[in-house]
Amino acid sequence: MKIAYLGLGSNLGDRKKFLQEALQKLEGNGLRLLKVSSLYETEPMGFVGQGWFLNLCAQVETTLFPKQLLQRTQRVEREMGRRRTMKNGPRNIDIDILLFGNAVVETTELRIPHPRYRERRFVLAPLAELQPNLRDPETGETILQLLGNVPEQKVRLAGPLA
Ligand code: PH2
Ligand code: MG
Ligand code: MG
Repeated sequence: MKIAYLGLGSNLGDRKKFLQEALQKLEGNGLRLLKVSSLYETEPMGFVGQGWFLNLCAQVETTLFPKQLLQRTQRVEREMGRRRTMKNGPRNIDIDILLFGNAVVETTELRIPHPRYRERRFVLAPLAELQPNLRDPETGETILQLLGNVPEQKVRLAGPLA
């Protein structure tokens, strides 16, 4: 069993419903949800001409290998009708693998830790809620330390998912 952390986001349609649906679809067959953070309403990063996101993080327990976990997240995105159009553009659902135990993975299709999570308050804020003292396997910093150094981004707590 490994513990992994996922980051989920949506900025199209019924954002909260898409997040709920994605969590449901992820579960089963070697993957169990342990903890889900609160919802965060977050200013878009990257391409700014789009609506605000709802983001959350989930702690999961899994027997899957990293590549299988990626296939699972991509299958759920596909089942939910995600269209890959513009990089960093609007999407009804996005599921990213942030951390996978202490693994460091670098293949052409998958990098763990997620290569940009350290610069993203919309990831670090919900992640800090789940596990503030968790250490980044590459830098050794805790999530709280990373959060203390992240650039300003408007991120508001938006209550529980359920
Ligand atoms: N995801 C991106 C790009 N920008 N901004 C926010 N606030 N939340 C996201 O989930 C997000 C983003 C690429 O996946
Ligand atoms: Mg993403
Ligand atoms: Mg993604």
